[in-house]
Amino acid sequence: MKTLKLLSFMTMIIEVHWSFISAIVNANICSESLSFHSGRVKFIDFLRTFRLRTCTLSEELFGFLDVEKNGSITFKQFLYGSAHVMKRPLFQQSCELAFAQCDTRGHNQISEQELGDTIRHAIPDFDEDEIHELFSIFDMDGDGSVSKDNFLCCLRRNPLLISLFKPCLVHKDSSQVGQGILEEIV
Ligand SMILES: [Ca+2]
Repeated sequence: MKTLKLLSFMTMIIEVHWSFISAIVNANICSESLSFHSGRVKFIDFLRTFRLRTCTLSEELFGFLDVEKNGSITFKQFLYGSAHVMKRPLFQQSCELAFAQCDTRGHNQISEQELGDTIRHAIPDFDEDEIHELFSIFDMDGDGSVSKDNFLCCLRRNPLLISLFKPCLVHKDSSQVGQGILEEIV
């Protein structure tokens, strides 16, 4: 009996570790665009990678990763931060809710205008060029609109970007699905 309990416990531990490793591997995909040549990435490079600008949200996001608060992050911190966000129980629901909030016309596709309107809740002075740059990250097949597949795939590769949708999730979701995950991020 004791052996069975021990086996069951060990299986659980292995499963937890395996799911965490899987999350890291998935989050790893976007790390190729972050330059970790020097072993650390500064805030300015982080902004460039995610097509963001200096604002409260991006500072909070970087601060979340920069655990020693020394103005730069390591590859490991980036991966663990991304994996941590993606492993949150409500991550998938938050992504789907964010898509629904962006898809204001109900076409099951998001236009650049719709993405821009939503993102400006988080970063009000984001200009057209910046919206275009960000849109190109989400439009993974480059056909000029963001399908639900594009959107969810992009957020699985770049889990930290879910924080861009925090305002629309918090304001419009009375079930607090979005807030539950996002308040841990930023
Ligand atoms: Ca597309």
